[in-house]
Amino acid sequence: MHFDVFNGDADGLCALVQLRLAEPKASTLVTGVKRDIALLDRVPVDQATGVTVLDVNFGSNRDAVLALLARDVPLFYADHHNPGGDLPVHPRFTAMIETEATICTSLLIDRHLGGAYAAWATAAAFGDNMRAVALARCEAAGYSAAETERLEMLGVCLNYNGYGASVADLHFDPAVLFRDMVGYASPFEFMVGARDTWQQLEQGYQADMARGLETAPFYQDDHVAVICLPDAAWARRVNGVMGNALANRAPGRAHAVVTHTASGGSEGAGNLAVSIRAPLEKPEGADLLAKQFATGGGRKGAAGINVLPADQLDVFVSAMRDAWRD
Ligand SMILES: [Mn+2]
Repeated sequence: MHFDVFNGDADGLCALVQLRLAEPKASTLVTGVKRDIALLDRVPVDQATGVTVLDVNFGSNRDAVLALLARDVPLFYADHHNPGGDLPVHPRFTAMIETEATICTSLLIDRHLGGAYAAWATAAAFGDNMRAVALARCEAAGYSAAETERLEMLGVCLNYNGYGASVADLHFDPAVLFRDMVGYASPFEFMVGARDTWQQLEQGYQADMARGLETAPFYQDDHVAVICLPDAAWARRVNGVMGNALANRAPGRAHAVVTHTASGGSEGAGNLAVSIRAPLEKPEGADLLAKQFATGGGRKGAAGINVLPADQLDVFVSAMRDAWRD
């Protein structure tokens, strides 16, 4: 049995759609929410006759790769995250791993297939937040403004669908979505032919986003805003994409979106996860703020704290005020 292993976001989905349009193959799908990246562990080594892995970090799957190669299982691996070390050299191992900021997995597959299903790759580039690259591809393809806008909305919504604590939070299990998508040679045909699916996804995105953006800030001044979302499925879905929308509305302000994580035991107020965005106009400092907390980390423009005890929220807010006081 062949196994298709892919990240449950826009990039992972559109990468596999292109591959299976080019080379249809009965396979077992292995996927999950966007943050589930150690997916290769779920492939039973003794049953796999071949494995395709798309858009999940190699470092998180290294041991599983080696176990499969030790049994001579052919493995095709495409990804754009830092592999964190050398790749194995093995006659059965084919890897396409590139980490430039202008490439995503679907674009690697697009190149691999000679642009056979280019519009799917462009939708993925929008979804993976590579807007400039995606817009340039739309222009080169001669899409109208309306077509470009629809492709962007599709990419954004497919990306949004990947966010949640578990697949139960999502509008669509990515495996179900894949089976719908792969029936169409282009995303434009998908949005018409699978109209019910597409409308449900787009309306879900709009509704969650509206709820998120109308949530009153927990704290706000001229420099920073902290939004606390409730412990609900809609909040876990929109959490991943809300930071961008907030930043676009107030580009001079730093933002933090605070959500509840899986309950931290029976006592206490539980744990929070914090997503931090530096001001768009001066995208730095997010990493320094996050690193003040034990489980914090990230990049200058965007960082996060994985686990913040709820009783430390006030400490966080005051650290954030200090970080962007002027
Ligand atoms: Mn990706």
